Amino acid sequence: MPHAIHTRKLIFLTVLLSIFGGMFLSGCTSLQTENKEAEVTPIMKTDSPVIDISKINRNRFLLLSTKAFVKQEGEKFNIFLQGRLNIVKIAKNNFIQEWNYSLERFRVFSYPLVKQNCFVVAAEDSPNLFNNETEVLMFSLDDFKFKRIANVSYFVFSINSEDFNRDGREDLLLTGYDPRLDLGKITLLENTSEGFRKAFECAIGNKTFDAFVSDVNKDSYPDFVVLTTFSCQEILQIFVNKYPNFEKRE
Ligand SMILES: [Ca+2]
Ligand SMILES: [Ca+2]
Repeated sequence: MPHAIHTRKLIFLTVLLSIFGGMFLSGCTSLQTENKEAEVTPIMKTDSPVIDISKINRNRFLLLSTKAFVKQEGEKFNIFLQGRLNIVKIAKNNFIQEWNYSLERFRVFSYPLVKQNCFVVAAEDSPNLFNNETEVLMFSLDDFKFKRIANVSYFVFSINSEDFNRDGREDLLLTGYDPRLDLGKITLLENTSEGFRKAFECAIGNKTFDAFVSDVNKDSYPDFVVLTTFSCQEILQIFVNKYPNFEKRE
């Protein structure tokens, strides 16, 4: 399952990177495999490509999708993206839309982190007009109201959670990259009684796709490993927990 999730994230990343290079169509084409449509039984149709499905509970799912818009600006044609969030539930072999949400302007969402009563997602400008505006939003799964819990200045792909300082509150680990500086970025948001605050932030490689949390050195404090790229080479980098710092292990 983690491998499947990782593969989906890399596909999403490939699409985004293709847009940066003006190769959106060729990027999508390269992802196509043999046409096996005849063997597939569709259970639901959407008006924009779904790039992630997260299970909320037994019969409810959170879908992340992205719609593309082509805009002419002078001689140039630019592609902009707009993200959608949908919650659907299965009832009598049908999918029923329970809730949907999109933001104004060309804005997209990171991969969501689904918890028991809420989900967390980063909302940011479409890569073609990234303006340094990324908000981390926490949505209640009871009434779907959201609150802004943090801001960062880079493009977030993934959100993970763990209690890194072992104070009983789950903290958040964001991974992504800064498209203007071509730098991978990592941020740890500490969950305090007054809300989330940045406890640790660092730059690594050119892009940072995802992280997974594990107690690598068995000292009972959670460490994390990130998948990042240096000049097109993928590497795994371990960060050992020396809270509030994290030391890179070579
Ligand atoms: Ca904590
Ligand atoms: Ca540890």
